Amino acid sequence: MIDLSVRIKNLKFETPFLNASGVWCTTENEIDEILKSEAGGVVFKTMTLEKRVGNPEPRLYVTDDFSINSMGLPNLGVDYYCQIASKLKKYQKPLIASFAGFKEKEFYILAEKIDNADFDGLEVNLSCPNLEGKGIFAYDLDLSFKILKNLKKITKKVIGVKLPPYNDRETIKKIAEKFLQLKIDFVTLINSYPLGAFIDTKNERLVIKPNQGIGGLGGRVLKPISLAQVILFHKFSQGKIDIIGVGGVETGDDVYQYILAGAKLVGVGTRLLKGPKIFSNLKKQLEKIFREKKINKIEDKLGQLKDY
Ligand code: RRO
Repeated sequence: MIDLSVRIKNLKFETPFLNASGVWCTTENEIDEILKSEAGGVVFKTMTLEKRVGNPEPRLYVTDDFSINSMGLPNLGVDYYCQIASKLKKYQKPLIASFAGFKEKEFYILAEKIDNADFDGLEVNLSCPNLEGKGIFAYDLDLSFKILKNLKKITKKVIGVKLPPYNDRETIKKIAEKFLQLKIDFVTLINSYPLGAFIDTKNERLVIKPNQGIGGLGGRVLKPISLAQVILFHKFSQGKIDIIGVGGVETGDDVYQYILAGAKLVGVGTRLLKGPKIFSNLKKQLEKIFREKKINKIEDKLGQLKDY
């Protein structure tokens, strides 16, 4: 019997598939559709203290190979999401709140609200690439560690962190060691690559408008980058911190690559723009791989890459 269920602490996911925060998860209707699909749970759109319309359009460009976005955190505000969480509990699937502050203090106010609502877990978004005029929190390690240390005092719920890509092993090692100390439950690797651009030569313009036409790069091209982050984080955390792998997940084979790299779950971003039907396809394809390879459960293959 193939069992695709996985756990992060006390949270049980019947399948290892989630949406990547940002895609198909801004309105109650979208979240409801994810929960009705074969996804094992849902991560809400990154919420902020106030509702936001986000950046001006065009702000999203999608091809088969990649996506570039500068959405600018459009969301309906933390109070809205706290309110709908109690309605969505009925699906009995983990509800994860993604949230981001513009200033340090806002992270704490948001976490208190989320902690008091019917969410099962928190994903601290320290890696939004599209805050005009602001840097990415996760590239300031001291500030990030301080925020996380304080958040651990605010909530006892399952807590994870969404990170951007890093370009050196030392940084990933430092983060993994600190997260072990801080007792972070999971990491989501990775957010979109922060600086992506594409030019339409017909009209000689960048394909998106905000932030000088430069935005977060996602989709198929991100997978090799993301896999390397997963492999290194898994190694440096000694497999003790659960990983949600995000970047270019389109097929069961992609999911299996992430499992071998050390990710217990995967988040689907760019491909989910076509709709939640992808989750049933991923399930069928992963089950086929498991059947052929005679694998019963994900944990048996987690981080089990062979040596040469
Ligand atoms: O809304 C966005 O512009 C956005 C966010 Br918050 C994020 O975390 N990652 C991304 O690619 N876009």
